[in-house]
Amino acid sequence: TINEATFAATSNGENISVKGKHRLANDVERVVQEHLTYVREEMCDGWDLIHEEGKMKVYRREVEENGIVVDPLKIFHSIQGVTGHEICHYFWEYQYRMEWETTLDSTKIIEALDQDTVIFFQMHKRVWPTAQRDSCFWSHIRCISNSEEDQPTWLVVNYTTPHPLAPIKPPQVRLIANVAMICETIINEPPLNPKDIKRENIQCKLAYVAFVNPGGWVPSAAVRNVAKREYPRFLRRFTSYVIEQTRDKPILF
Ligand code: 16H
Repeated sequence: TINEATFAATSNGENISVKGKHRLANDVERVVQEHLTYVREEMCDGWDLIHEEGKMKVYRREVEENGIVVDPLKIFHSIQGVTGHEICHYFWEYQYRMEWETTLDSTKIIEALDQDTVIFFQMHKRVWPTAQRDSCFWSHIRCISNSEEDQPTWLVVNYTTPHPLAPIKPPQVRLIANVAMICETIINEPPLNPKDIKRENIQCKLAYVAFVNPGGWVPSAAVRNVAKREYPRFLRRFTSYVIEQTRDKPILF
């Protein structure tokens, strides 16, 4: 764990890194822990199942802040033949992004904070008749071992952050997001020798959590309709992409 002494603040309140930790390491740590807690919470009061398709279940809670829709969303899915590491690898890595993303005009890395944490600047496709949106967020990938025997949990978190290389230029509107992809790998009927594990014996249990604020007023019904259509579409396309990419490759545990 990181203690407070790891950081120093400049006179204008910015964090600077000390002892080899980058300036956002505290934020990353806090948000990762929040997601790990939140994903385990029971889905009860207020959550509506808005879409079900095979093993995919999409839940949403209707929430507005100052008249702006900020509905929290949780998707649970189970994918045959891939590991959590593979899912997170393809979700986090810049090089694959435009092969599965259909909602972006562009993506670029504007800073690398460490091996597992980069800052992206993305231009989103305009949704008529609303203003075009962009986003600037740190993206962090992590492996968490729970015990010697269990497969580790893999996760990716995308979290909005300001950046001097990505000023907001009106009329462009900035999306504010806190998104996590959290994955566990299940091995069915494990063979005695781990080397004998085949893709048909593995399965990835995935949770995708999103808090997205459109960053400016958009008609509620429009946002909710777009979300209901686009999130399942994204997960369908993204998971088929990972299955396709990994089919003939050695399993990445
Ligand atoms: O998670 C997804 N993609 C990530 C990689 O590109 C980025 C994402 C993110 C999004 C916004 C800001 C920061 C980071 O984590 C897949 C996203 C799938 C998006 C489905 C569409 C959601 C529609 C929400 C309504 C927004 C209002 C727009 C005006 C109508």
